[in-house]
Amino acid sequence: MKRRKFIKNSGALTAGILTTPVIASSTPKVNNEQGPINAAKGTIPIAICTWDFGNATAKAWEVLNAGGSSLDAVHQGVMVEEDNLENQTVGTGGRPDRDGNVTLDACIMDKDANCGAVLALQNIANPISVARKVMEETPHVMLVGKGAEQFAYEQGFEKKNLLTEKSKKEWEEWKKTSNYKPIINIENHDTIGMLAIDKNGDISGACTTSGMAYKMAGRVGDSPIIGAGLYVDNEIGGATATGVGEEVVRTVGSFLIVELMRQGKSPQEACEEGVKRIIAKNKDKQDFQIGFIAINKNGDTGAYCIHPGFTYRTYTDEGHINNPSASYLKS
Ligand code: SD4
Repeated sequence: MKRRKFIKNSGALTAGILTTPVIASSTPKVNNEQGPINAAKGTIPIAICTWDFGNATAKAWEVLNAGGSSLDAVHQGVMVEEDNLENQTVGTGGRPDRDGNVTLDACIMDKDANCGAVLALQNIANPISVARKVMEETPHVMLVGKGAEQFAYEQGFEKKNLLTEKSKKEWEEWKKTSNYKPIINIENHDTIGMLAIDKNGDISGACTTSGMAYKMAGRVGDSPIIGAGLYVDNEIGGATATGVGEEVVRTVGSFLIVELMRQGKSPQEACEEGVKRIIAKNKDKQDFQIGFIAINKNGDTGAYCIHPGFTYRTYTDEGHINNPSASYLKS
């Protein structure tokens, strides 16, 4: 298949099951109410994430509430989903590429614009922890493939088989047809991107995914790319993305949203503009989903997506809420 054609089709990659984690009963102040669309006013500290990953925001909140840093909060928060075997789009249990290999992408960024990323990492359960090590222990920002894996072993990470029986079975089924059909919102778009502000007012972000199910070997999307899947500027705010990574990369979506906030837009307005830039580049084709979330220095939040159905979690002193995101298309 020609590259352009594959990328076009990859917007229509076939289905998975969107996992909706249950909130742990021991979590303080959990609120399963639906918030209003575009819950905008925030407080500090705050943790937010893409989709309904309430266990992840609960973990991040625990760190923030105890006075921990936003960096530790996002790191520990997204790890919850990396370790969640039921989540087939992040970490262990993630769906493999076409050849049956689970390859993971992750990045992390702190208040001083330090960042680290791993791309197409295999056999390591927590790519976000390796990304943090890249940030803290090397002079580099990104490590890819075998080099990233080697680095992880040197840092003491253990080799692990990431392909669960469930994901393996589904992949074997998929191979019978290798058929790509879009199913909006359950087409593998439950990457976790998380943003947090700690009690000091400092912002950090993290993003982690197994990427598109049944992707070409070596394919990397937006999630580990600083500026595309995640961007943080401690003076302004942060943004992160979920959905068809190729489209987010084309507009450097998360960086764009932070820059729009720098120009005075609210997180909500900035997310809307981010989605509209993607729409403008896809006038004839809107059969894919993108969701952005953003936060500014005050803890105000925003979210926007192409198709209805995207939600995001917010955790503040005022509660723990799954917020439906407004969408460009209405149905
Ligand atoms: C990617 N943005 O690799 C990711 C896809 C996604 O859950 O959101 N997966 O393009």
